[in-house]
Amino acid sequence: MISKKLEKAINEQIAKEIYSSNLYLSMAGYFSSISLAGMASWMRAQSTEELQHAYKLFDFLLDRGGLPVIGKIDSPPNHWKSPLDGFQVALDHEKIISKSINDLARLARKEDDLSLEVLLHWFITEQVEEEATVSELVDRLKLASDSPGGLFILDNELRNTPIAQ
Ligand code: OFO
Repeated sequence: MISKKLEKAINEQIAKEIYSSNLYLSMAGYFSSISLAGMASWMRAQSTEELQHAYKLFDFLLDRGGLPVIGKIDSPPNHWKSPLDGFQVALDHEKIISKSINDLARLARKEDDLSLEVLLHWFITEQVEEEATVSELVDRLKLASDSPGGLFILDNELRNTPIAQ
C-alpha cells in the first residue's frame, strides 16, 4: 500500500505530465498554424508520450492501492514568438519536469518506497533523453535562425516522427 504522502506527490506529478501533454499539443497547433508540419508532428508525438507518462504513474498508483486524483490543470499558452522560442520553452519546461521527477525520487527514497524508486529510475533516464533531444533541436534552430532553408530542412526531418510507447 502506498503512503498518503507519496500518493499525493504522485498525483501532483500526474497533473504535471498531463499539463506537459497539453503544452505540446498546443505547440503542435501553433506549428501547424505557421505551416511547419514536421515540427507540429514532432510536438504531437511528444504530447502523446507525455500522456503515456501520466498513465504509467496512474497505473502504478492503482497497483499499489492508491487513488489517482486528477488535479487542476492550467491552460497552456498557445502562441510563441518563433519556432526557436517554442522549442526553448519546451526545453525549459523539461528541465522543470526533471527537477520534479528527481524530487519525487528523493521523497520515495526518504519514505523507503523501493518500488516507486525503481519506477522513477525509468523516468529519470527518460528525462535525460528528452532534455538532450530538445536541446539539440534548440541548437539546430539557432544555427538555422538566419536561413529559412535550414528551418525547412529541419522541419522536413521531423515529419513522421514515430510515437514512442
Ligand atoms: Fe517530458 O517527460 Fe514526462 O516525465
